Amino acid sequence: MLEGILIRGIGSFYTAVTADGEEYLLRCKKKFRHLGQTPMVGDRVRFTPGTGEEEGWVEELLPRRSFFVRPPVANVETLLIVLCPTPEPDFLLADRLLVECRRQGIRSLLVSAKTDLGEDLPERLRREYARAEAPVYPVSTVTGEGLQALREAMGQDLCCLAGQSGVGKSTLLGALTGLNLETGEISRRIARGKNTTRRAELLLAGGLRVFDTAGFSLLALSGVTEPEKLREDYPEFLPYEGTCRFQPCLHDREPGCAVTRAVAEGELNPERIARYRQLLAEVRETWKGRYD
Ligand SMILES: Nc1nc2c(ncn2[C@@H]2O[C@H](COP(=O)(O)OP(=O)(O)OP(=O)(O)O)[C@@H](O)[C@H]2O)c(=O)[nH]1
Ligand SMILES: [Mg+2]
Ligand SMILES: [Zn+2]
Repeated sequence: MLEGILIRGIGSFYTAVTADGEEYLLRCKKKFRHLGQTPMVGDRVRFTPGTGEEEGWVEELLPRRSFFVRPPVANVETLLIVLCPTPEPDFLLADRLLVECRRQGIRSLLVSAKTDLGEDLPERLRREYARAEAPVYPVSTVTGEGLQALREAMGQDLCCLAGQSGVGKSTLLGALTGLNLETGEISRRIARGKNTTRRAELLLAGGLRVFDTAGFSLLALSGVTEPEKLREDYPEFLPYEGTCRFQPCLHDREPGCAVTRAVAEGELNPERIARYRQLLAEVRETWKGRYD
């Protein structure tokens, strides 16, 4: 039996690649469906290779270290959260993705794309996320700025790009890997709509290991969370934990809250904290309705 990573799945066929770079076409045994397991791109599997014309079989799914549902990808180690000047950056989406990464132990990088359209965004991201353990990488596929630095930061991790439609994920992926991928521009020309990237695939190219996925649609935080837990996903709160007047303090509107004071004194970024409170309200609603 061999071990590999699933890099592609089309219908009931999967492609696995082994450590030495060999690709194998595989099918999935029915037992997985009975077990309620669906192999995802990025899954580490044990398999029996095929013989000549015959495809091989996925025998076992190894435990996942992390996974996303939409897009369905497993074992992401580094998430590149892409924002750009146009379309208008969705900071709340970035915050949600950061929370998700913290929960799953995924490293996160903020990619400030399309710097050729304006230089303000990297600075704003650095300001808002200074204490969020998310370094900012300014890049432009037009000028080539920052591509090499980003490649180095990605290293050999299984990486995934996330962000709104149109922020330039596919274009960036093409520039990073040297592959010619479908982008919004091409799809408009052939009039097939703007959302071009449809199924997930793991690309091994340009010395990188990176998923090509359809637009990330993380509209709500996954799973039901206790409101008390959300603050644990904000590294900037750590120095203040235990110092608020009331315990536990959710750093919302409680009197004597050390986080509120830190914002007033310019230690914490007001926008980032305001969005935390917005997410907290959402988490509270979901928590209240958890038995519905
Ligand atoms: N000015 C500028 N435009 C860019 C840059 N990178 C990408 N674009 C343009 O942004 C548009 C969207 O790019 P895509 O790569 O298709 O965006 P995407 O994030 O993959 O979008 P979805 O697949 O819909 O999620 C295209 O028209 C690109 O040409 C850049 O660095 N600078
Ligand atoms: Mg795309
Ligand atoms: Zn507090």
